[in-house]
Amino acid sequence: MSAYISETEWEAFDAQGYLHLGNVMNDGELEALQERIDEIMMGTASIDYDRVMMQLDSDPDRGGQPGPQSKGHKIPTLAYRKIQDLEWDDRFLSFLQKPLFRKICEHVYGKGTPVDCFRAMFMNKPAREGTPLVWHQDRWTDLTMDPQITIWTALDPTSAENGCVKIIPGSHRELINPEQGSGFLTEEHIETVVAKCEPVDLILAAGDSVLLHNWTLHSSEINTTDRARRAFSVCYMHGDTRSLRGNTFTRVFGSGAVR
Ligand SMILES: O=C(O)CCC(=O)C(=O)O
Repeated sequence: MSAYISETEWEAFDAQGYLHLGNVMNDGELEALQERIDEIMMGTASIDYDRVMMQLDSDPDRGGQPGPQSKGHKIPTLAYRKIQDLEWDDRFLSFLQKPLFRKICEHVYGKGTPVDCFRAMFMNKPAREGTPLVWHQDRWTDLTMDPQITIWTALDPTSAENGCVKIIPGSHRELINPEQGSGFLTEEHIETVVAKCEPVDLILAAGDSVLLHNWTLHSSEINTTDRARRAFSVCYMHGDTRSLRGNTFTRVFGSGAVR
């Protein structure tokens, strides 16, 4: 994919709520991200673990349910479910500041607009494990403005068998459950809204990204294969967005951006 997205592709994104960006990194960069995330999970990376949220996919203290979403390393294992705050890692920060992603943010938020990272998140479906993620739209009612976009990047090839992300094209036009802080759908919504739609599997090669509108309905299942399905998902938001909970965010593009 070139560094620019064509007008026709932007029209497709506006209509469908997602756009395949294709391959966004060379093999060396991919291996470096795969290596770093495995080091982070094993507890051997030179990062400040106190700043990083790490959730086990299956917590022995919770009878095999996902663990708490809390800061700090838990145990050395490749079976983490979710790791957030990866903007504090130099390799992931440098990846999420790629010129292509800056161009995308300029198109969405306007040239010269500061852009913050709402979250820089590893989402993992460990081999023969993984936690189903029910249909939802990405929105958080404690924010003063809704973040518009997420760039989801496969660190391993994705398939229906390993729990690829599924989306419903065109579902970004309205909020299904506006009162619900997290954007998760109820069983009733799933029966009435999702059952009438045709979900699309996001089948990607390792190193491919997809641009998602944050309101595009998405979900994912467990991994039934012998290899992990690792992914890196970054939500970019307007830099003037404030959190009513007092959370602060890292500026990634525009004046004052970290490097
Ligand atoms: O990686 C997944 O399975 C889902 C990720 C997701 O919900 C997100 O990036 O917003």
